Amino acid sequence: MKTAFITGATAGIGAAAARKFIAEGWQVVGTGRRSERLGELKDELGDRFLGIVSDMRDVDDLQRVVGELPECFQGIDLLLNNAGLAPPMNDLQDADQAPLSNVIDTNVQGLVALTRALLPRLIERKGAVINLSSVAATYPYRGGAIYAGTKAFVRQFSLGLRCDLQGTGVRVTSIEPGMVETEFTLVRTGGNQAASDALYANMNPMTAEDIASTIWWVASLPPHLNINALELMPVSQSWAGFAVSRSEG
Ligand code: 8X3
Repeated sequence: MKTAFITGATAGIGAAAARKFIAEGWQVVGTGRRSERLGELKDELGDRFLGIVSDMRDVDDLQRVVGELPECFQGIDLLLNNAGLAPPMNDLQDADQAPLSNVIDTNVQGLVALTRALLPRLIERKGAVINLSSVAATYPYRGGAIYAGTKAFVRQFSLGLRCDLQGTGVRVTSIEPGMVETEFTLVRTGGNQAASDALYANMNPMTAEDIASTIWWVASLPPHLNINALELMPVSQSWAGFAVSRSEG
């Protein structure tokens, strides 16, 4: 049986991907910080789901998690680096450092550490790494410098990792979604449900299930075929124009 290792499995795209892979006959190791959510997923998905409480910011703990996987979950065919978040949308000159470090530690440091820890197992199985980047990796917007920077890292890391893994048979993909209605905006706004609802109002955003299906499609392609990067948006989202300041004298 194939095994997917999914970070941030407690909600949104991670939980939808866990459901999708289980439905397709895989088993799933799902990590997250909220033990009660992992317990609920276990109740829902059964014995083919193993929930492990883990914080992506703790790179030593990630090593422990990988080292202590139970026997039947040790072979890993797919790593889905889904865990990630965005800090509040402040201009950098107005931002506190702590939330920024939190995001960089999760989206970059944790992702690298976990990937490095799992690569020997992925190479053994000629597996795949699917990293969740964002359209923000390519298209900047105000207040998103740190988030966009981390997601640009994820995209370029994915492409570079392909080079390192040349000859191993391991595939690497950067998935780059635009607006997906999950807890993403709730987290970004510090729990402001009204702000989250307003952002996604009347515009038909993508769903976690849309992205999970895309991830499944990438994962189930023939093994000689690598999707390098895949960018998605809801039809109702496109690009803004350039911003021009007319107040600088
Ligand atoms: C977030 C993408 O378009 O909601 O990764 O800012 S967007």
